[in-house]
Amino acid sequence: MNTANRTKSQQLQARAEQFFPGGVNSPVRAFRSVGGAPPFIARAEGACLHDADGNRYIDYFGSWGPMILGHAFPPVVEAIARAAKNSASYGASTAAEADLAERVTACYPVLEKLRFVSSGTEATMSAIRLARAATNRKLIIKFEGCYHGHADGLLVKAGSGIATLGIPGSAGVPEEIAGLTLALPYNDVAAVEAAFRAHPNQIAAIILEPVVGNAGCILPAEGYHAALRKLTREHGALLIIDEVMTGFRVALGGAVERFSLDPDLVTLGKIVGGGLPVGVYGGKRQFMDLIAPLGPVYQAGTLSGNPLAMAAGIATLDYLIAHKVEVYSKLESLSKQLTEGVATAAREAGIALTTNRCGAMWTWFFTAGPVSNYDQAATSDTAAFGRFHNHLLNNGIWLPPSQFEAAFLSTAHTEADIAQTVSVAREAFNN
Ligand code: KE4
Repeated sequence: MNTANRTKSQQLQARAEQFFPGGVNSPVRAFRSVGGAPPFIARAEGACLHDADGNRYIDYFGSWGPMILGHAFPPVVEAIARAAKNSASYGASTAAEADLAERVTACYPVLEKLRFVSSGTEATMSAIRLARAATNRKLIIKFEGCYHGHADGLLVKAGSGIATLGIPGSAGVPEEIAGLTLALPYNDVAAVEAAFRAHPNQIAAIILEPVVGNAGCILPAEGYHAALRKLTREHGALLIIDEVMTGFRVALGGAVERFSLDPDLVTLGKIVGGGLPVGVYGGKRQFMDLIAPLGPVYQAGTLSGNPLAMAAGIATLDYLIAHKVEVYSKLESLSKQLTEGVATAAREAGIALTTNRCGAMWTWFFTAGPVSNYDQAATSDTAAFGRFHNHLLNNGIWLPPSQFEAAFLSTAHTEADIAQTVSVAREAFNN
């Protein structure tokens, strides 16, 4: 299925560039690292996207994670429509907020209390502020290649679009703020021990992608999580597990369930809103009760707990909870089938490819590997990835447009989608 004719999308891109920097409202969408003009989406359903030129694509980025049940999942669409009839927003409390909180805490019992916000960035920014208040300390440890949204202090050696664009951080972040963030190599316990030794009683928290998605997918080394938990306890720092991407993705209870983690705070986003804007931060009551109006840590949001977003999140989590075994076994088997099929095709074609996968999130790195930190991910041949991405896109398969992003699939994907994708990937490797 040749999808190379994208004339209408090119016209829409030219129009968009009159309004938006790069013609986009988020940098990774601009296809800067893979080249070419991005298709413009007209509609989507199930596992498929349809662009303005009528081309159909199998979707492997799923709005960067949220669409775990596929596009236009009927219970979610109906829930949003029902809620919209009663107005889109009130700026006052509704039962739906606690209704969604009940679902979230059923999946995340570690959340003794939580707060809804409107994005993952708001969630991580608020969790960092809370950790600094709870410890009366200023420094934060994050890891190279990890991305936690675009709050100033978290753009230091970040992943996702920062890595994709090959920039060390962001202009406009004063060194007084960037200097409060220690960016260390992922999977390197000794580096964290050294940081605590060098900055005694100054580190408020570690914020961690428990499975990295924003450098491409990188798995935690055996014992890594436990080592960070032990060090944070020993040094009086909080452990913030950022599950904006992994939450409800690598298991119903995310990495906390999959790896039996014991965080002080957790951040969530993406899937929890079913495609609408929802972020969550929460954790131990002793910390969350520091949040206004109970305590001195201020955080607020006009659209926090928005009724349409709550409705979409409730419908999504209701389905995931009711069909947990079926959903996660299907996601695991389809992802395994796909990644192994493509890896075999690469091996047979003599292409150096490293596959990192955790459940239904993965990355094919164009390097011999292994890839267990950002420096190793950065050895990937991004030009080869760009050619691979373009070949697949021109044949109806849409991967995330960056070597430094994770791919995802949904419960709407089928064995036929997987077979087609492996076949097109084999063509690409043998071109
Ligand atoms: P948002 O502010 O984009 O909702 O969430 C920020 C965030 C926080 N933490 C993690 C682990 C994340 O992956 C993200 C956002 N992920 C990127 C994709 N890698 C969002 C896509 C984009 O920036 O356009």
